[in-house]
Amino acid sequence: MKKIAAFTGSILMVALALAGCSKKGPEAKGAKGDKKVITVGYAQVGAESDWRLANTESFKSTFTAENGYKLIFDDAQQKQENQIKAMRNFIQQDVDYIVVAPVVETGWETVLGEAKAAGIPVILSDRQMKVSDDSLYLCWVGGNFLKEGRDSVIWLNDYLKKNGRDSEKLNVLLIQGTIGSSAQVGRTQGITEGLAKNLNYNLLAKQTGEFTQAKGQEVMESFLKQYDDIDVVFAENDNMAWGAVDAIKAAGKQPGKDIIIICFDAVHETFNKMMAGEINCAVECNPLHGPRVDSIIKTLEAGGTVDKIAYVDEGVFDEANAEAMLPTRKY
Ligand code: GZL
Repeated sequence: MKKIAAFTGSILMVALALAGCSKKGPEAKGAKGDKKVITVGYAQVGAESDWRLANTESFKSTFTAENGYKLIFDDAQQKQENQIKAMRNFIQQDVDYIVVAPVVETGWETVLGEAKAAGIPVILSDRQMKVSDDSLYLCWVGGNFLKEGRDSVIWLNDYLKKNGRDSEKLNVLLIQGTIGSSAQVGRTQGITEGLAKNLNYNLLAKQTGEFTQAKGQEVMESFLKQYDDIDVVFAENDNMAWGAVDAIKAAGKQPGKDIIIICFDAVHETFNKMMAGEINCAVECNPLHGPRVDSIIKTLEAGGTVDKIAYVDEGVFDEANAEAMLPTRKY
């Protein structure tokens, strides 16, 4: 009789083990009574721009204990090696989810493989990764950078037509973001393809300002030394445009009037600069990804499925609508 009981017992144990093989079952780490605390490791790019600060705040104000989370946050100071180190640390801590805003598109396959082997889903937020096997990450949510670039040139074409300048030959400069980041890759492609369609545009040069205000000012200062006749500057984020505005003013020219300035992100301070006539156009890139990633995780925890790619809605703002839109802005 004993033998049969023991045999039955072992079948039961095997069955239980198989049924509870997912790390995410109720008995998994962090379970407190019936409310499981979800541990999320977030590998953030850095703190290089106002957009990034708003993006970080969106995560920190969403992934709270009250909302059922333990957030482990890491600021990589714009270095990929730091992000990879943070992801390895999260794997060591056996978090439930890894969220990463990849500073550049390539170089992630090994650490993604390690996360997959550990059974930890990776969610990409903001920027994208280029991988040979997209099952290495669960999903991505962010802005459509190619569309943002294209929309910026469409705005310029309309602006010039409205101001009777659409037959002028114009010299254009481009201050790029961090080279190899999907925000830079997409925006640069959208801008340069759009400019190439119109022979009136002469793209004199493009150079990275690393998405920071200081570097953006430096690049604009060097552009002003090299080129006497600059008509349009595209800056691939607000902070570099602010730096360009300061450089143009220091050179005795009027930003927004002598030189048309178009930027990306559209954070609060840029609306002030559009109302002051110093910046002409800001293409929105919404940083409020915290609630979106929260909803993705809660859907997954409830056994649901999520889209692989989820673009956020984004608009185009300019000096004509800045004042009216400012009160509606959340960042
Ligand atoms: C865009 C984001 C970019 C912002 C910059 O989603 O990756 O990085 O445009 C930020 O301000 O530095």
